[in-house]
Amino acid sequence: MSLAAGSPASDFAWLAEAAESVLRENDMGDWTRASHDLYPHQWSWDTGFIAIGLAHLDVERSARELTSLFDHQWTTGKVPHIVFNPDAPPGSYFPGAEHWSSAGKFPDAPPAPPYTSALCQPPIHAVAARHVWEVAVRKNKVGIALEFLRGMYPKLLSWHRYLLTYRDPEESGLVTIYHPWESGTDNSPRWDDVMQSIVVGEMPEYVRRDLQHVPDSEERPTGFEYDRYIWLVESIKRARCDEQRLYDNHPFLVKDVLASAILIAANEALMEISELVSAPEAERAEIGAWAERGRRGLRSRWDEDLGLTLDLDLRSGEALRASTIAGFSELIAGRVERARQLRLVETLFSERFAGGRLLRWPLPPSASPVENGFRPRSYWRGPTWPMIHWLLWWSLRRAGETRPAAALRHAALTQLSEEGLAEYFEPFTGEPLGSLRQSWTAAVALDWLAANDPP
Ligand code: 9WN
Repeated sequence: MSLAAGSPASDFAWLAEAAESVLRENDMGDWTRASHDLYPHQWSWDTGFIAIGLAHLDVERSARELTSLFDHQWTTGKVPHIVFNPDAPPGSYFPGAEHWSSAGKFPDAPPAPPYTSALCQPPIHAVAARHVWEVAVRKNKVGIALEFLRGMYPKLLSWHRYLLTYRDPEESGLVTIYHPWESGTDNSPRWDDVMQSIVVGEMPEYVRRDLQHVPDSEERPTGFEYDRYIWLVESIKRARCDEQRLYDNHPFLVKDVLASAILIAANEALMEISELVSAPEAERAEIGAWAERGRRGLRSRWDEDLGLTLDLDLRSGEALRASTIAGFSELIAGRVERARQLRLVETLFSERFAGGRLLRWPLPPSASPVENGFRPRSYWRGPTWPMIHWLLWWSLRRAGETRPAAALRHAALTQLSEEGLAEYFEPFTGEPLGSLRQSWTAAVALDWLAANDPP
């Protein structure tokens, strides 16, 4: 593992070892659990970030990280948000396999066991697959990587097609989600207005498991939020996951700008993959059109007052006005118009986000401290998340913003080297929170350590 130029090796040297040890501890053979205690299963977007880091350790293993997830793709093309580990201790995670499987067989689900959830998460996978390829090329493993891409390409294509059809019947370019868990930013203030409007009906009693692993309930979503999470799962189960029925009746129907932005970046990656595997011209044209449609959709969600891109509640027709990291979606999608890019970079490093004077490190909190729903210890309501920093760093670099990117990476590595490889961190004190040995945090640390930013 080569350490980065511009980051004194002595500062971060131990981090590579610590990150490898987290990934080793969570390695389940062909896949990696998100963490050993709180999350003993395979999560969809975690898998993408994990593959990005693992590529530096072992290209073949990192390729298997992605292929193992796609082995559980639904017939519609959907990639499930969780593949449940049949060997996890019973009752270690809620809602687990038994909860989802109690709906009986979903018509589009793959053969079980293992069971999967019926939700999905942001589609970072094509970005990860291209990254595996790039690292493989540097390591002279072109043959293996090409074989991997040939296997992955049709699966990625059908995953993206699922999102652009079932999840975008309006052809808006924006992805509809049915549950905050599908956003991956579960209790973000992004969803507060919609969650407030949801009336919970009759449902079986349930026992939360997360609070057994994280006893400080302030760090996790509230009971109010959890009731609604489980009620939404109930509604999806009752609809047997029939997307038309969900569109007609489900109470959480939202256009998610972050998932949409990641899909645009993933379509750009898929375009490159399609060329590498010599895919038919018609498919390449389709992918290009998806990316364009996505960019148009995202541009339409810009809010000039906040200087951020906003989600849309399809039920009320209202924009969800929250200042969170999802507001930087156009930066993540890439190829943003110059003036917009400058404005976004300025906002990102302003007092509202990474430039806050009281922050322990200049890293953007998940929600802005000026936001009403901001809570510094509560999950997606304010703590800093390393994989989000990775996403922003990667986006800044791709946009040619090399100095801000290097500054972000340096602050992120400093945070991890001082406080460890936790799931998330209190932004003012830097206290590590949630799971303390989180796989995707370890993985992005490895990728940062292998990167070459200017000093
Ligand atoms: C629900 C695994 C996942 C991440 C999500 C994060 C958290 C699950 C939970 O953990 O969500 O999917 O139980 O809280 O919000 O982004 O993929 O790391």
